[in-house]
Amino acid sequence: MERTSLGDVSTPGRVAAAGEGISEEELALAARNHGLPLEALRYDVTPLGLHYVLVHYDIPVVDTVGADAWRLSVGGRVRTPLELSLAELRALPAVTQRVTMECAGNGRARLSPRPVSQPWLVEAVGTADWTGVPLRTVLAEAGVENAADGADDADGAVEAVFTGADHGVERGVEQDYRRSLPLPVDADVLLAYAMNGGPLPPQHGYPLRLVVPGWYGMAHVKWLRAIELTDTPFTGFQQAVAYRIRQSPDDPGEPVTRIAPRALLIPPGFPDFMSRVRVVRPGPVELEGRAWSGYGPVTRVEVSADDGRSWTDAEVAPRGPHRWGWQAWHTTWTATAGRHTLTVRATDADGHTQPLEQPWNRGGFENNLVQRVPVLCR
Ligand SMILES: Nc1nc2c(c(=O)[nH]1)N[C@H]1C(S)=C(S)[C@@H](COP(=O)(O)O)O[C@H]1N2
Ligand SMILES: [Mo]
Repeated sequence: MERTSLGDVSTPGRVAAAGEGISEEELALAARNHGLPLEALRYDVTPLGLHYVLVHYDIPVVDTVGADAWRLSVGGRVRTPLELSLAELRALPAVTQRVTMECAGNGRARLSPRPVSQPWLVEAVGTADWTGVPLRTVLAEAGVENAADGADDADGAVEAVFTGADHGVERGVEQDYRRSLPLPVDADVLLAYAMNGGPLPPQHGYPLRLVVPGWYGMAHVKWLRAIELTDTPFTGFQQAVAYRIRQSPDDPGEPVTRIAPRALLIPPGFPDFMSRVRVVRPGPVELEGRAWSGYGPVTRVEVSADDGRSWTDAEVAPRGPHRWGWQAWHTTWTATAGRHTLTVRATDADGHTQPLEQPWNRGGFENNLVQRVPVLCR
């Protein structure tokens, strides 16, 4: 097996050779970073432990009690720098939001040629009820005036930079995991300390994480320890090098932001152990699933049983009170003996839809190819 060197920032991410299988390094990532078992699409809110997990480096152990306990620092271009304990954050008015989160690399493993990285198929998604303090509340306490209204403020802050407690090296660049958001921040952005009603589990960012509804996972910084307001846009690795849509290594690329629409089918019938092919009986089969988009509500889900030659509209549940949670959909398919491929496709209110053939990019981001599910009816 070829060993990857630590490289340097000018070394682009590797693209697998034609026909090259998943490497031991990719297997190691895939075993650490697990996906949502697709049958768990049945739950409105993904139970703890079934939500997908993606961790670039190690899961840090963060201590929140005692003299040297964790604090959230808010500094840089602020009037009043803050050091907040978990108890102080919990004392602020809290909100709970249901948010569907998806990794920007979801679907990467099906690209050809394959960008060598976490090899997701379609399962890097989950929905949780996140409780915490609106980011705007904390920025207002720190005296960041344009946090909400975009007005020019005396301190000239244009971005908030979020730093996690985890540390590692990526293409030669040693770093804390760090991402930014431009000001003014959305009212929905949360500093979350609870997931599904309990403290954040270690793998999901204990004690505090950012939740950026509608954005791909990389923006939701876990193990958050610092927020720095800056007067220039952030150009760190996870912003300017990683998470860009580019065709060639020297292309500056476009940043990855909002989640492109996707529909997934709850696997019908029962599976074959190795191939995961679904086995169903002849006759009516209830097809159900979830669909989401970071651009607005999903307005249409279509299902095809003949490889996209004809489509049937599914019933899509309205988005309801949960603006950023996935929507349920269902339809009935009459199965006949033999092999079939079910294809599902979502379209959102903004007109974004899922492609029948996946456009390619070097990092393997924003892949929302229609899902194709092989089914054997017998
Ligand atoms: N500090 C930190 N935050 C992070 C990451 C990380 O490695 N370190 N991974 C990001 C990525 S790429 C994703 S997809 C989401 C995954 O969140 P989850 O594991 O809670 O599902 O966290 C994001 N936040
Ligand atoms: Mo991700």
